[in-house]
Amino acid sequence: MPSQLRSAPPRSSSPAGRSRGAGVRSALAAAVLVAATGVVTSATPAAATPESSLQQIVPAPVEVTTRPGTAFALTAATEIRTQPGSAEARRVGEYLAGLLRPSTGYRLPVQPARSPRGITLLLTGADPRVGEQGYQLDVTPAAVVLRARTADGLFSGVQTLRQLLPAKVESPTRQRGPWTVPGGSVLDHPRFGHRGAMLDVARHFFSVDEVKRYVDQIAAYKINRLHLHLADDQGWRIEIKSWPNLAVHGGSTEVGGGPGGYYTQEQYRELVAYAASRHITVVPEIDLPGHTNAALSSYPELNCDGVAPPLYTGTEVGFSSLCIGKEITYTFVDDVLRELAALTPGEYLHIGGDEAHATTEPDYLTFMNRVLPLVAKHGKKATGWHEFLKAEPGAGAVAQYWGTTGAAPELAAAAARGTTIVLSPANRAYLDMKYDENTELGLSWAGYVEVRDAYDWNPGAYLEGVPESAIRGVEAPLWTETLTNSDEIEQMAFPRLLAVAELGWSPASTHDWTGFATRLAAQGPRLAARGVDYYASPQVPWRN
Ligand code: IFG
Repeated sequence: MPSQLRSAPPRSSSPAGRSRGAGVRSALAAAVLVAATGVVTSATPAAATPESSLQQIVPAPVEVTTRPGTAFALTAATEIRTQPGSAEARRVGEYLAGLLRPSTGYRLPVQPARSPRGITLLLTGADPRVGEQGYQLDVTPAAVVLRARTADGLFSGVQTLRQLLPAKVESPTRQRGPWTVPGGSVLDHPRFGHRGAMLDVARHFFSVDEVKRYVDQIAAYKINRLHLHLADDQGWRIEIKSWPNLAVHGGSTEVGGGPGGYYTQEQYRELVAYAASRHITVVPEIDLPGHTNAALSSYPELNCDGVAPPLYTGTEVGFSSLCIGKEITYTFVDDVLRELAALTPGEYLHIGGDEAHATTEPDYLTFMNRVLPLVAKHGKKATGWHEFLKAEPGAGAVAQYWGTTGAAPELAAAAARGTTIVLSPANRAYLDMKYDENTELGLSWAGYVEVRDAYDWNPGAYLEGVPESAIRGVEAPLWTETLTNSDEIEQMAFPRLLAVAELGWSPASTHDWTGFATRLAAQGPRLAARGVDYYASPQVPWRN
């Protein structure tokens, strides 16, 4: 069932003939506008027929009202105006200008809003239904007015607005106009607060610029969490000043024996800040106590036998474990979590906990029961792969579920104890799963995941015995055993990430594969204009 799509009744000669709200509102707005600015909106050039539509937005909004026959024309004279006195609203305005200037060639000055003219971003007057993360967008011939209660909301509204301009607006080079936005209104807010993408930078290392590129791509679909898998058997990717060899030695290779690499703390701060400028919070993961060969290889003293194993460039899992019985292990973890917490504005640290096959069950519990309090000691909350529930991490913790069935009694028990859950079912949300038997990249241990598999499930009802209220949201992990560059990331992440993004944002009532596939098809030209090397799944009616 498509989103609550309401079209204003066909236009009639007299304003009174149109649906009372929209008609009167826009007539009044126009009148107010002329009075306030003396600018006769008829000066606005008659807008050409818009190329984009309010019916193509991904993720699907809560409520869309179209006003056929009306449109806003972006011109060289258009200004972007933002909430006076709000630096963060101004930053969203500058971000929007940065998106539109290259392709339109327009100056698009950003200045405080004195009247809702041009493109206006306001933090006042939004319908309360938008809540803390939503927005309200109103497009008339006179103005595009985006209202929200937070800069997060404005940023999300900008992602919708950019989809209402022609796809060529996404081009990095000057394109011919016209640049029209279809008239209408959107009222929107997210279903879940956690809408995540995970990037594994441990199996293969990705540069700061490659990660920034991914951040820009996921921000376009209202993803608001970037989980960085920073350490594993094959690589340690973050400088820890108290244990320098972790990055220098542990970060010196990767799957296949390449040069690997790591982020200095300065570079990592830059990544976190860049993500924050796209209203994305970074959730850093140091996987413990398994998946630790890179750390064990960096410091002999971390090993039970005092011997450092060689660096590992294969793709096996489950063979490594910190030495649970040694005190130095907890000094090490404490130091790492302390430095990571200092680099993390977000409230969560991810401590992994998956596939600890080389750690006995009692040792695993001993380890987790000593490490979980360290996360709290450094002012953060713990999140981990769902295996860590064995240690009953408590109400503030978040379990990331990566199973392949909704029957997971340990998750229901944890939810009953107040633990909340991020859903990453591997046979739905793992972007490193092959699309089908012909996909060269990726793995297939959880089965093939085509676009429809990634879309056709309901996070609110997925886990048996777990109410929607215990679900924080969804996250799409991209493991990189087989991926080495941005093109390969994009082939696996797009378009399936858009499916997971919609599951995280849109109301369950809008869930409809046929409708989504049609809307996804309209995203194709936009992704192409941005140079995203997406997989043209045969399940989607792509346009030329
Ligand atoms: N499982 C491992 C990952 C990665 C993945 C590849 C989790 C939580 C298989 N653990 O997923 O390290 O190897 O699909």
